[in-house]
Amino acid sequence: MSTETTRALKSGGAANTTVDAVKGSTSVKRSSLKAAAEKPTRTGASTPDKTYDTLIVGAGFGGLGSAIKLKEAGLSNFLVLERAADVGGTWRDNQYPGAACDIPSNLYSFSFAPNPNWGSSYSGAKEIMAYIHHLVEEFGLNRFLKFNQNVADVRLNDEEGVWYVTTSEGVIWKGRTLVMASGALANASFPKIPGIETFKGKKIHSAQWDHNYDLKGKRVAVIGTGASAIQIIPELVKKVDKLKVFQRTPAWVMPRLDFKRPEWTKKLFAAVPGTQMLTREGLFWAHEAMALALIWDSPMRKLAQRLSYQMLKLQVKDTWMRRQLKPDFKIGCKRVLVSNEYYPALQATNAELITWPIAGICETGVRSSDGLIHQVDAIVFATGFDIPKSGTPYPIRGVGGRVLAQEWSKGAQAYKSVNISGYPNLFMLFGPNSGPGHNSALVYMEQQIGYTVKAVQKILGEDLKMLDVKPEAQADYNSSIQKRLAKTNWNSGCKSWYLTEDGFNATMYPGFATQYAAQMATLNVGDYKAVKAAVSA
Ligand code: N01
Repeated sequence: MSTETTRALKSGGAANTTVDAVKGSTSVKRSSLKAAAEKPTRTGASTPDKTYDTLIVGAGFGGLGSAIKLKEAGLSNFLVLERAADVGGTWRDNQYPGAACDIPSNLYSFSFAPNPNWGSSYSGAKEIMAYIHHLVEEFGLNRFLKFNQNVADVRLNDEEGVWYVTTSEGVIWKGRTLVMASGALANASFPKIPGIETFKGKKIHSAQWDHNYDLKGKRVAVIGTGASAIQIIPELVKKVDKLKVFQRTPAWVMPRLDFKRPEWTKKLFAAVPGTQMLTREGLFWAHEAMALALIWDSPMRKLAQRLSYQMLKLQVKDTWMRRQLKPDFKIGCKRVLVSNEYYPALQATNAELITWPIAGICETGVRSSDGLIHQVDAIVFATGFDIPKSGTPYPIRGVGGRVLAQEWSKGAQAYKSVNISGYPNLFMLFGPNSGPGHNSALVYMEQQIGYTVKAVQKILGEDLKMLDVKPEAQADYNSSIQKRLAKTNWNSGCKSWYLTEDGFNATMYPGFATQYAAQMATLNVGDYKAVKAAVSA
């Protein structure tokens, strides 16, 4: 055992309590999830006895999907560590008014767990959360979930070939393989605006909505006009007295074909599941075609841009306002927004679009650079997330104590987005260059999960101590990805959360979902170094 690992173990919490989390029945109901979560198991300074075959960090779609697929593969010695008191990840956190998915529900759900009863073509956060809770019940995941486990440190003991995962409470969990499913959009980010701390009114972040604070009749500022803001603004404008929207960069907006699903379609999907599969296929290919418009500069890109501008012209009659809302970058460069209600909401009598840059925040409101102070009771920060593009959300140490954040200081890299050389037996969901700009994130996620399960089966089946991707395989993969990215709209000059400050794109996958699926279909064993576990005497 390395000295660092020993030190980590010594820094553990209260002694002599059990680490064996996988107790209890498969039929625990959701109410008991929360109860269990309130009593985190603590382990002490001594090495815990149990080593899981797999530890999964995060109980959002990625963590739960991995658990389902491991279980289906006949593996049950695994545990899902979740920092909060409930499952759901980003959908648990993002409960702002109007929160919904901008990908149709029949595609934004697992292909292996279709829901015939989606209430509308695009579902809201509440319905998506209900689906996630249903997954837990349906696939008997309760006994694998461990709540209030805020992972703070992850390190490999390379003598043992075991990952040690330490929580902020000092609880230590051990796993032969590790699935990082903690999500890229997990940490809400308040912008660094001068004076933000001086504001005396209410500050609300879109990803940490305070439902106890009543915005009815209040003067409210919204900072940001991204995917979250354009869902929040149409809801707020209905209830607040005055809404001031601070836009830094206008986005391309597309219409949303949203409708309430007729009852007969639900019955049909339930009775003839093939019809739902066909619908999903249709949606998948329609979104695949969008890649031609959103990823690359093509005639389709120009067409999409024209369509978006037509919508702006139709919905916004005032030419000055239209000019303020017209983006000056290629469509697809930043995330395309989907809404029929956003532009009308901005033109409501109680709404105002402010395009002067924000100079600061003071006790009473937001100061714009034209010298005005916009006095408000509350500020909604729809300003996005802290994206660990070059760092990691917590320290991750691999072979010989190497530190991933240091290796990624100039931009994150992985092999096929899931494996990182020097960090054997570790699998990242939504790792570097796995993001889609045109299709459902869950389509990509299913591929990552399938790949991970194949590799975990190999490690356990062949009793490998380590399965580590070769550095040259990772380098080749990345040089090809970066070459392809250079030709995409994302790298065409706008600023977005996809890029680092230096313009390095460690976020998006430069291709069709079908290409991504093809690369994930095979575990190329030749690209990995496999180390057998020592045979015990
Ligand atoms: O965050 P964002 P988001 N002063 O980073 C502005 C997913 N999502 O929460 O464009 C002034 O996109 C910033 O301005 P600019 C989805 O993947 C999915 O909206 O940088 N403004 C921008 O307008 C999405 O991409 C759904 O110039 C400041 C906004 O804040 C991701 O989440 C729904 C500022 C931030 O936009 C993030 O979306 C919602 C400052 N200092 C979200 N700092 C689905 O439907 C930032 N801004 C699936």
